Amino acid sequence: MMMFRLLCLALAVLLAGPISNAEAQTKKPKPKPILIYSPFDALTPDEVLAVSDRLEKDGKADEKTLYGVITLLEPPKADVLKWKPKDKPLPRQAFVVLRRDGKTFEAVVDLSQDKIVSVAEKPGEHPMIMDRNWLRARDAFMKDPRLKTALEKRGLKLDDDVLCTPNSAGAFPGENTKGRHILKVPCFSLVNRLHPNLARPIEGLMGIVDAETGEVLDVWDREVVDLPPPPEGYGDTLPKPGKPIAGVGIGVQGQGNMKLSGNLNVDWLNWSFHVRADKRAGMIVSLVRFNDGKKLRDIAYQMNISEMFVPYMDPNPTWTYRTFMDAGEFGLGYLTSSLRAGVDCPDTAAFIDMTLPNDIGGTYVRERGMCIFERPTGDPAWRHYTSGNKRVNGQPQIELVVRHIPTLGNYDYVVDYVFTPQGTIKLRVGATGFDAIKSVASTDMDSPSAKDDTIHGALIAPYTVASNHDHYFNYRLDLDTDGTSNTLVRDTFVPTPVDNESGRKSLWTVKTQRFLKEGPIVTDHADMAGQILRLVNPNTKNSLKQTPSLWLNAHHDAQSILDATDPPQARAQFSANQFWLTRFKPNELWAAGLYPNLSTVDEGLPKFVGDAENATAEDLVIWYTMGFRHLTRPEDFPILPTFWHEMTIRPAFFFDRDPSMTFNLDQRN
Ligand SMILES: [Cu+2]
Repeated sequence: MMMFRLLCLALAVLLAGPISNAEAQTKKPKPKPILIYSPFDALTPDEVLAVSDRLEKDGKADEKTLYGVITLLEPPKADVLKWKPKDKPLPRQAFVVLRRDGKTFEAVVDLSQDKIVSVAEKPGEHPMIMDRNWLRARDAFMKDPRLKTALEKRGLKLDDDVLCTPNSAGAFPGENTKGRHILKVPCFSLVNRLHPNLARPIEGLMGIVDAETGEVLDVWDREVVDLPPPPEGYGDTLPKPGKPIAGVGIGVQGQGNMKLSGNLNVDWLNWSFHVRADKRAGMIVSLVRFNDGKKLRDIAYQMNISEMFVPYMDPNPTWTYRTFMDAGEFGLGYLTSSLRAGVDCPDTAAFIDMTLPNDIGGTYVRERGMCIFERPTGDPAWRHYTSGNKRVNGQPQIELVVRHIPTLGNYDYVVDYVFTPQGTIKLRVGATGFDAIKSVASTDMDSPSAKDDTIHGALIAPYTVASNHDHYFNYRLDLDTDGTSNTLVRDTFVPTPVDNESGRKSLWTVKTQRFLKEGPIVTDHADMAGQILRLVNPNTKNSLKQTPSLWLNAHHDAQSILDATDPPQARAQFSANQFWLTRFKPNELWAAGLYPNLSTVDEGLPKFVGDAENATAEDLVIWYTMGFRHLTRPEDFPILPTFWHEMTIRPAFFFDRDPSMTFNLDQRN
């Protein structure tokens, strides 16, 4: 039995599908001494093991229990803000979601006292999708005789031609799967058994499987579409590199000014922050502060991706469910891939192993899961040409990048937090990997079926349509502008007449309004003059006696335009607004709620703002959704060139002057 299990796990690694990170799981920790403690350090392997041991000893878990979550339960914010590095460590607690005998439980375990603080059943809630369930669903479907029949109808044999990879299922009315831990399973014809990929989808075929019992609830065997020929360069066979070009290198800058300590504190120029790996969020960046030369200024208590939503726009019933919420369903940390020096990050970057909890109460290590590096951008930090002496004065720009890359099935997302000497933080996501594709009969747009084949996507290669879709990344931004007493304001620009002898007739003036309550920030798209959102601290002043703020410089991102009653949209209502504003609450962490897997409504942001609490001079959290429409195109084939989106958090009236002037950024001087 054990051999069989190991074989299954080895196979899972070989046949990488939407879950590509199935691990040989063990509870045995590999302890690493943590020399410098921070209240935000992720649970150590010993701590994770202590949690599962305590739950088992007290009869709240057993060897069959699966753990969807074992994570740090952060100490109260007030305690963390008071804590200084010389102080003794704050009490350590863990938050746990476990699945036992078909029921979901939440538990809090106090690690400092080795005792369970609470355990509560959460009826009807499903934890995140775990390896063991994913493998059970895949194996059950691949053994089902109905699959064999459906494949034979398409001229395929299960044994050597086919890979089935379960997806999160979503929740739709009339599915009669209540209480079931279901996954929906599409299949692919393997291009090359040693290099499996998703290049040849088998259309019209899908399994619906209870991933806990292994029961195949239904097999959909609908339209038969001929498979496309194996596409050159799509998948792990990779396109052949083109002609060499001369003299371009990346990453010659070295680690330069960055200092890493503990698990993991980062200091770079005037910045200091903490970063930790998280199964669900990927990376969590905390305690972001900037030294202005006189004192350490609070900028963000915490920043992380809180949820994703990727709805496809294809009405075929084997496609409509593809409305993925990968952070809450699988986990961006769980699906983080190891980084390759010289491609993913400069050779000289610091590569950090990520320790993450597994499904069985232990941990595993994602080697080189995160990288941190300093780089010259090739742009001027500032410059000015003086005609008098014909000289360009200026400084080159440099920045610090903190990066990880979750691989969510066909997509890879390069997730960056970028810090600049000017006090700016950029949140960036670069989407790459493969478009999700359908097999079609059309070879080009003159084919008789081309018009019908391309209503919901583009022909990106012969026989291959990539369905249109959206990508949404919701960030939970617990920003603290110089402390926790903050108000969100909106600057709008009002055309104003000029009534004097100058001859000028109009200009604009600024009107600043406060947001008084929690809620979605509704953008007026008719306001062509634009608007600026700033998080102000009304109680402090810079030396010019201005109230400091952080300017949320978002671009014209997409927001979801799906019908609010469409089942996937009802689960991901956060995506209907670019910004939401809430008061800080320690248990309000995820934009679509704690349990988005198989959920029917968004238990996150809409619920958090339901009581519309006062939001002036309070501890506030900004929720920002970076969204983009992906209108697919042949240039996405064979591999999507990294498609970047970003937003910027800029200080405004925060410093007394440009804080980068403290440094000479020009290495040649
Ligand atoms: Cu896309």
